[in-house]
Amino acid sequence: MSKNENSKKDQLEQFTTDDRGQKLTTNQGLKVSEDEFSLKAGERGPTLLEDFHFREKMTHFDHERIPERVVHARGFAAHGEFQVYESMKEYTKAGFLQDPSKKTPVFVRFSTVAGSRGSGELARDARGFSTKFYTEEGNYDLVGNNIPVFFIQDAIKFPDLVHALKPEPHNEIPQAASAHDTFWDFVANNQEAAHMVMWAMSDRAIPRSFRMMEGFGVHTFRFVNEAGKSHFVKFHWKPVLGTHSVIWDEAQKINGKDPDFHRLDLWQSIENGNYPEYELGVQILKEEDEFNFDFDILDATKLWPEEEIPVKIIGKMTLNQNVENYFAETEQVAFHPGHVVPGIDFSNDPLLQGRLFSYTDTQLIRLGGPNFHELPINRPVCPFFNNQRDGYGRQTINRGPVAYHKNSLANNTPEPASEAEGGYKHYEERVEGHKIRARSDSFKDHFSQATLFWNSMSRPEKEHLIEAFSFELGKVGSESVKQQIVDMFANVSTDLTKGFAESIGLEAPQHGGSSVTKSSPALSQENTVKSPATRTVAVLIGNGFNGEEVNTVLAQLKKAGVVPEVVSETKGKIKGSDGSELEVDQTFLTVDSVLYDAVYAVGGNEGNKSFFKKCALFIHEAFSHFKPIGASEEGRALLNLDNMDNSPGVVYGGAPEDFAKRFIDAVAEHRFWDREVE
Ligand code: HDD
Repeated sequence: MSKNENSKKDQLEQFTTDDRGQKLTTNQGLKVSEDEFSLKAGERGPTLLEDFHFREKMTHFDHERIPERVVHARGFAAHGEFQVYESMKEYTKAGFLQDPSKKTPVFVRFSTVAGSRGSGELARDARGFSTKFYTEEGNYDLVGNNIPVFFIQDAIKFPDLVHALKPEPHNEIPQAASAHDTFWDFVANNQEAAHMVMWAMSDRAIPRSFRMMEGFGVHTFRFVNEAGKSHFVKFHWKPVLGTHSVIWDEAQKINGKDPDFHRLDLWQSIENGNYPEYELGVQILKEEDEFNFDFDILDATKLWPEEEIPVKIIGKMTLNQNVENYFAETEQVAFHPGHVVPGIDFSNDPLLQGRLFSYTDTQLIRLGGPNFHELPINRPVCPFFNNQRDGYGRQTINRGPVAYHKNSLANNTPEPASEAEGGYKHYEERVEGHKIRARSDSFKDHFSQATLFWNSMSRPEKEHLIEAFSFELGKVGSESVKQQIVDMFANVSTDLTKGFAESIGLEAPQHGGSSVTKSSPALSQENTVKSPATRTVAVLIGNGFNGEEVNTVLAQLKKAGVVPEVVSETKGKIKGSDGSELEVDQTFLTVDSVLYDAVYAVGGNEGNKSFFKKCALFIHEAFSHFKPIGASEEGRALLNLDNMDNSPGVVYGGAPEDFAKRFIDAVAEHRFWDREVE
């Protein structure tokens, strides 16, 4: 049996090295006797060219950086495994979707889109959600986003979109933000973006955690079964913890307080054994139903409403191991929507078709040549044989003189496999047409689903959308662009445009509006799973706290999977009135209210005004971000500000067990939007 019961981890181990405890050597294996002083002509003399150790060390350092990804540069990844719940044989012959007892190794990379590698993670942006399944039939990559639709319909516009979204070229401002003229100018002049812009302005674009966001394959793909029958399919990842977001004010502050907030959250959850889980869902459509919808299923700016085409949950992915080395794994992993396995095929979506070109192309410059598939993280777990040879950094030593097909010297091997032997056969879809540069009329409705999205939002979600448009357009300088956007989004909803037009100094349009009344409850985060598991609670506490009460509450919180962190004025231990002690995890200097899901105000440090003030500020901020707040008997004094104690989601009183139960329920609720916040 393999050491890790995971063939990918076994494979990676062969390439893993541990330098600890070893003698320092050059890359040629020569032991080095001195690593602090270069070789000089005399103690105060110049360094000698002969110093091979200096030259090697410096040259390697000088070449350490590779180009960041042209989009999705900032990302974070983890290993895990995937298991299907039941055989999907009826729809697909994909080997990894057949046997529920089989675990397929996966590597998943989450990312923001617009920012550079060092940018803050709480940008308003789509999040990439890429999964590499290391199957026995080769690597299958599902390269998706946390938004089910895209800005454009045809890949030829991708460079334009990205040029408009990225920092403006003359001054490279702003970083990791769509709130600037060129992005909104692009939107106004490429109105197919309307639907995705609605998502990008919604709470979806500021997730609470990578562990709490959905993933979507976006395009329509095909499942093909053993008999060669094809169904159209859309892929979904559903986080077991539900889909949750922060609010914009927090997002901006988190970017300052902890720009690594999302990666740290993922890293720590995995280190603590709170393994992120996502269920894989598929929407399956018969070929004959292709034209039965009021949208074109090949149009990537459209989703399939879950109420019309239900999401069938077919398996679960668990992320259970952090990387050993960020560069070797996360930075060098190369995804490609064209990495498919038998049983999964493409549709004619013109956005997907263009992606099939771009991903290999970009790796050639990013990873420096055509052998990136040999990098440990990119290697399939099954063997691979072909007649490709040479190139920068080639590692494989292909034996023998034959590197061509067909041949007689090697018995015509490596030879193509028949379908029965696992050879990939493209689905034989019948196509015909004139060569034209045009777009089908069925792609021309840009607003109905944008309105569907708007209609599906809860009151707070609508308010957040209005605030996001107000913020973003508030940062736009061009009056003309702003006016074009107001006019454009009046086609989606005049309630929306009325909501933000005034704040950007424009008149709400009198015309417009939409006749779409349909909504899709699945689109609202109000209807998501609510769980206290892994939620973080700041326990604000000082010496002299009521030990019995606090220890009971903390034990209950931990039992429910909540992660409390003790926050006090100084590190070290604090003592309760009953002599019990608590280790302080963080101080008011090292953390901030915005970094937690909830606050448990305990108090203590009687008479210490500075402590009281810091607690009050911390709590007030959590309150204004609609977060659950619990208070001990003593901590109640901290709630007097702003009449907080009469507000929803503020919990206190009762026996400690009873209080803990109510507080845990509040933590699960995530936010209390019905709060009056001044
Ligand atoms: Fe893309 C990276 C997702 C459209 C061209 N894309 C990239 C990544 C994700 C997506 C998650 C990061 C992969 C990683 O973690 O390494 N992209 C999408 C989705 C799209 C989409 C969901 C629409 C449905 N992309 C798209 C188009 C093109 C590209 C239309 C070009 C024709 N994408 C790229 C790229 C990147 C990339 C330039 C940059 C780094 C990379 O590929 O490996 O090739």
